[in-house]
Amino acid sequence: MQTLAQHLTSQAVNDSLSQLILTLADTSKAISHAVRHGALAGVLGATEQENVQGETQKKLDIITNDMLKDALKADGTVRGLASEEEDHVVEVSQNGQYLVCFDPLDGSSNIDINSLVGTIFSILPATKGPAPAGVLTETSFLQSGRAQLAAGYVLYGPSTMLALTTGQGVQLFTLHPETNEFLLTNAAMSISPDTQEFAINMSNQRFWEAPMQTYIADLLLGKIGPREKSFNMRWIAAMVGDVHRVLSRGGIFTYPTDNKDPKKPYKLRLMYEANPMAFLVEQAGGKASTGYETILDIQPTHIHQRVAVILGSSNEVDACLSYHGIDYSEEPNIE
Ligand code: AFP
Repeated sequence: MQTLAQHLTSQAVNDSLSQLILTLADTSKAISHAVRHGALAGVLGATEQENVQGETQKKLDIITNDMLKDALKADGTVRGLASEEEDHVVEVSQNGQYLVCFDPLDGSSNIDINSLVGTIFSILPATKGPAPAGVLTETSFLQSGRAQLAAGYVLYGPSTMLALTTGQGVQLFTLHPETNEFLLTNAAMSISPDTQEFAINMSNQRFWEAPMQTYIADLLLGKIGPREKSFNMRWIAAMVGDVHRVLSRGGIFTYPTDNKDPKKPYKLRLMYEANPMAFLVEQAGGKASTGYETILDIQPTHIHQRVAVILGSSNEVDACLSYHGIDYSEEPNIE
């Protein structure tokens, strides 16, 4: 089996980007170690602090954020970083070529129940942002998801897995527990176009927009409804786990617009959740949309921006979008 380093060489990924991906992968090994030790290492539970989004930070949110920050500062290829747990972008090195956006521990509310969590990352070029050369500001990061050079996630589950794209498909690596090496275990992840599985937090049903209400109601009608087939539901409450399932066996995952809190109509963050996942999903043959716009085409306006997300099996995402008034007349095989 190929190691991650061998795989990056085989894909002709340039040396500095390979180095950065290996740094992220190595740090995730250390995070995996910390997560696995859980209560034994005293890392469970919340802190008294809140992040910029008003969410109480878990101890592991802060520990993993610091681990990634330290590793990226030592790497030498990174110009700046943005994290869910940092109020502002962080300048790293004047000579760095890359910007890294990350959620150090997605699904951290799962930590205390020993359920799935993961790290999500997105790598952008440092030179293409709209900010003037030589200056690193938030504006430098405001590039659409199409500009991503690489993206991935590490899932800390029964085994630790890394899903990666550098724009050449999606590869899945499994961390060997004895050698501590990421080994290639799936060279081409592919999302089946059709599915009978959906993932949504049903407790928000009454807050969704009408198109999503109708779409989910039709899924729930199963064989007797307009979709004429039964659907199963799953919800891990960590995007990283739900997207991993979609990449592994198809499905549709959505965190749609809702009006529970009119000041916060969307939940998931564009730069370090939706964009990297949309890049992976598209590279695996799936689709990712807000309901009205393709996620990778969104021009970001701020670093902690949130968006609605509908992603997964292409025909099912299209079906969902048709409820949102998107015309698929050029793609006639969509029911
Ligand atoms: P945290 O990273 O703050 O735990 O949030 C996880 C998340 O943003 C995303 O990974 C899940 O899909 C979603 O929240 C779960 O949301 P609910 O709390 O509505 O189930």
